[in-house]
Amino acid sequence: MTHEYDDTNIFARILRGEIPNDTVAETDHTLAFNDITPQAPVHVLVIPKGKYVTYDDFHAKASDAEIVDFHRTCARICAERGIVADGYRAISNAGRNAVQEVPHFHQHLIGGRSLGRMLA
Ligand code: IU
Repeated sequence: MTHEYDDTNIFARILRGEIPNDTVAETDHTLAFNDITPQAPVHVLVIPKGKYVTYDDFHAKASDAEIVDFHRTCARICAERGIVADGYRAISNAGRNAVQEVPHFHQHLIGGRSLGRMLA
């Protein structure tokens, strides 16, 4: 898939402050907010502030500081939201086969209920 970044995507607009979001955490490099259509009691989206389209794009182009900050923020949210003990899912859809809806790299942190096997 193309890694050409589309500045009109909804998460770009959230980062520019054009659209409100339900912020969970914010650092210099990373923003986390509650998913607008939660799939579980905890469903947080974590995004880098930089312009990266997919998981692979982010890890290829971002600085070490951005990458470390992103992953530390994800782990901190899991701990703070109390989903570590019973388990959770951390996933990122990338591209057509994964039906990525928003072309700005994001990680879903999902927990608070039994999630079943991930079959597809
Ligand atoms: P996906 O991995 O790109 O398929 O997931 C996009 C997610 O973004 C999905 O869970 C939506 O509910 C969520 N979302 C959102 O939180 N706020 C929005 O304005 C839009 C989508 I559009």
